[in-house]
Amino acid sequence: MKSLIKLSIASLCTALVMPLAAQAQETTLRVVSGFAENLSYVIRMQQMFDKINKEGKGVLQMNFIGGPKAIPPFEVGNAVKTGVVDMALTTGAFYTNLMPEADALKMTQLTITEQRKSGAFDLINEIWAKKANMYYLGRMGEQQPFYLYLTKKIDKADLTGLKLRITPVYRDFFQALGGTVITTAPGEVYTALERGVVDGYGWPLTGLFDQNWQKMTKFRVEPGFYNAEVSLVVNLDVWKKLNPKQRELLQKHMLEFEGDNTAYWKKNSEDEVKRQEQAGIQTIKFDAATAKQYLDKAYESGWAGVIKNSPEYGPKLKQALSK
Ligand code: 173
Repeated sequence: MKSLIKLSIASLCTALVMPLAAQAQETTLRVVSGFAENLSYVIRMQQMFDKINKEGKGVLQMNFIGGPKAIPPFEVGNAVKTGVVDMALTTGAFYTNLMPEADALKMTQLTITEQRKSGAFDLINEIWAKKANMYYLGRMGEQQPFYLYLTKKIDKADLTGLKLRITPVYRDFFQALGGTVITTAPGEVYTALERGVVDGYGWPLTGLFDQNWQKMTKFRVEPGFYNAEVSLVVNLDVWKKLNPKQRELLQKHMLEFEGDNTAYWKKNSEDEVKRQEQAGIQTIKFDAATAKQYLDKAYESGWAGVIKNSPEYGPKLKQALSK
């Protein structure tokens, strides 16, 4: 009799626990990237996903669907916002159509690790949730500036008469220097150069060779400016539905990769500079005074643009991301 009662109590418990067990089932997140699959940002993300998938059996799995062929770069943000995909590796410049604030992350003077400590990370998440229904998970690409690459030589910081391929990253700055700008996704840069539609473009150090642009590039203008931002963003509803174990797993690996960012991007930058030099890309180096004016203009025009488009959050972001 006793054992019979025990047995039925046991089955009752199982029945009660069932919904919980169902909740704890493995979740798979569908992920796209705003950058081509062979770029360093995406390769690094996949290394992180490999680790998560190994450790997350029965808990959480990452399913990388693909890059720009799956969803065009400037549409990736909206796909995350609306839940067409669960997560994306992208950059703020690709979703300024959703929120102009996204482009401010390029101007941070704090590392992502410092942003997490200073409260900047919380501010970002407050804005991203409100404006784009996103959880800002963390930063994959940082500590590498953007550069102006040219097919024609310049001898001063004046872009008058030059047509330049941009994304929102470079718009205010290149225009402030007198340039004529044309917005394209990275996938259209090669053809634009080949056809002479543009005389140059903005881009960081990594990825020229992966997209074959070295063939069309003659000069890199020094110094670089800003801090190329590539981050993982998650649909906020999806993020809220993850259980604590799933969130912890994601965050643990994100933090681990962020911790390696400094070393990783330093080495990557050194390698890319050498490789560009070997490929015959010459540097145009401004003297110290011109370089200072060039950088001052980059930040002044960049922040002015963000603040103009977001009077509410622009000043707050400037304060939180500047030293
Ligand atoms: O396409 C771009 O030039 C761009 O906006 C960008 C942003 C971050 C990393 C690399 C490129």
